[in-house]
Amino acid sequence: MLMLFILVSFPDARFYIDPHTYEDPCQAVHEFAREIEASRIKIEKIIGSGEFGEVCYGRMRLPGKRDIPVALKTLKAGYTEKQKRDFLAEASIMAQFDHPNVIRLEGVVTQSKPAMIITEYMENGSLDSFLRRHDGQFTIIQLVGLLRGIAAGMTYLSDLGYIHRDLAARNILVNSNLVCKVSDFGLSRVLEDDPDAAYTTSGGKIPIRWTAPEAIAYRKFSSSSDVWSYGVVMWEVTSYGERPYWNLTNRDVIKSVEEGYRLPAPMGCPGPLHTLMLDCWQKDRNERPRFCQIVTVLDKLIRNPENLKSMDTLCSLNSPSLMERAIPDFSSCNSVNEWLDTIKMGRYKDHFAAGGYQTLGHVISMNQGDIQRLGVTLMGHQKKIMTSVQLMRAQVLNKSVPSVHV
Ligand code: ACK
Repeated sequence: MLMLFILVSFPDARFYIDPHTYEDPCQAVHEFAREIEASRIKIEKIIGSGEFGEVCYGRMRLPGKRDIPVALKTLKAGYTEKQKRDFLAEASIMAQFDHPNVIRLEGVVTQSKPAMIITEYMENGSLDSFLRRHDGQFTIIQLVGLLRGIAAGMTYLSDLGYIHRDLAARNILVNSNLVCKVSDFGLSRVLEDDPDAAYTTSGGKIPIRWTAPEAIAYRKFSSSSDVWSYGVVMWEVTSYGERPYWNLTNRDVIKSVEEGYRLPAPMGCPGPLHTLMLDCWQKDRNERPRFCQIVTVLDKLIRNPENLKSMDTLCSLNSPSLMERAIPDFSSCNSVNEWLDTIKMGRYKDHFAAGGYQTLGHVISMNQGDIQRLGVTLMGHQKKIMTSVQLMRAQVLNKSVPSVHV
């Protein structure tokens, strides 16, 4: 009856089908995914380990086609029936998706061992490690481009009624064109293997730092709780892969979020992006934006990059909060080298020494031009250093931080 109502009211609406409603997982997978003969695949190297076995890079050649690079997830020997069911469930889910920002399933191998899930190959691997490898190397517009892709993928998934539950930079893959794609699909399995997932008092396993309070407290997962996680992904991206809430324990994260504390803008993060994060972290889930609205906001920022120059939310430094105190306290830095290490810019120690900046007293009077003249050429690094100089100056003078225009 409900389905009839939906079909009449929304004739174009599509919903994904939960493969766990099938008794036989192999039947479900073949409803959606094509079977590939193992002889069509050449495994070339192991690139990591997944929940059920190794993840490999390989090439796949289909009849009459050129071979293409693929990623292969394997199901290790000795699996239980439940493991096989969960392994194939991910393929059944992925096979129903078709969007440029969602990882594409090429097919499955189930008729020979090991069973494999074959997906498109993403040259730059997962987003968290990719960002850490390229700390400070992108323009803000490039970072917003990454975020825009993730939001577009999530709009598509939420429109299909799919709730991800483990949206985090580690579960986003990046290809050679810097296109981000949402990956890691499954249902209950999602959280079993995630090293960031912890057991809650109600017995569920949840990646606390990425999860909305109502999902932690009473497992109310929804597209709105995915939006909360998306806000955390925005923070991961703009901090180049920093760990959300740094070294706070899970218990302290839950407590501080409940008390209303929120992650501060990462160094160099434009105000409008932090404002959008704070919107995603509204306590009332109905107050959070929807993914399609996030795409619209990001598109506007991409079209009018002038708006990305404002750093306004950094001014909230005047109202102390637990999270803001977690911003490095530069008063504990005794030397220029220590300060550079604190902001992960230690690679410029020699530049500062050669430029004659021997004390932090010298450093806090620096401007953008001074930093450029030292030979810091990457825009992201200039911005990171400049923002930190301004924060330091504000901490010394105990006043608010002015805007940075890079
Ligand atoms: O950060 P990475 O290189 O990206 O290490 C992990 C590893 O496998 C275990 O998950 C990588 N990986 C997973 N799926 C893909 C894919 N489709 N293309 C490229 N790398 C992948 C992931």
